[in-house]
Amino acid sequence: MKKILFILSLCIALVLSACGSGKPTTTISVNLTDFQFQPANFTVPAGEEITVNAANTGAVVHNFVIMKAETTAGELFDDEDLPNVYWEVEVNPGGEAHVTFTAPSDPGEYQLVCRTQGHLAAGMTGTITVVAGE
Ligand SMILES: [Cu+2]
Repeated sequence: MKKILFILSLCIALVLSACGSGKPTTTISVNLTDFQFQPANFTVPAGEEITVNAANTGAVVHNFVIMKAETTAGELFDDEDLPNVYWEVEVNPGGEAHVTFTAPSDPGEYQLVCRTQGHLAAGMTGTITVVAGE
């Protein structure tokens, strides 16, 4: 019984490390669904060029919007949030985007949101963690 528990906890540790926001990546592959980012948390190296491969598997337009440092879009994304957008890409339903952006040079946590009306309130949010390069 103890052995089974040990193996189970090993498996859980493996799963957690595989999907955690641990290792920085220069490629973000994300599914935009109604109404989630899958996955929703990414870690990227500061100042590097990041490739975003986004597929909209939902029925409505979605956006992948990174907010500037120290800003969040609050409950609803509206006009006052526009100046706080660091970078964004819009993807039509059934469509894909393959684009690049330069990661912020300041390490920290950046809010990821979808700015299509009502999606942020529906929980379409995530986090981009920027870590210092090696
Ligand atoms: Cu959306």
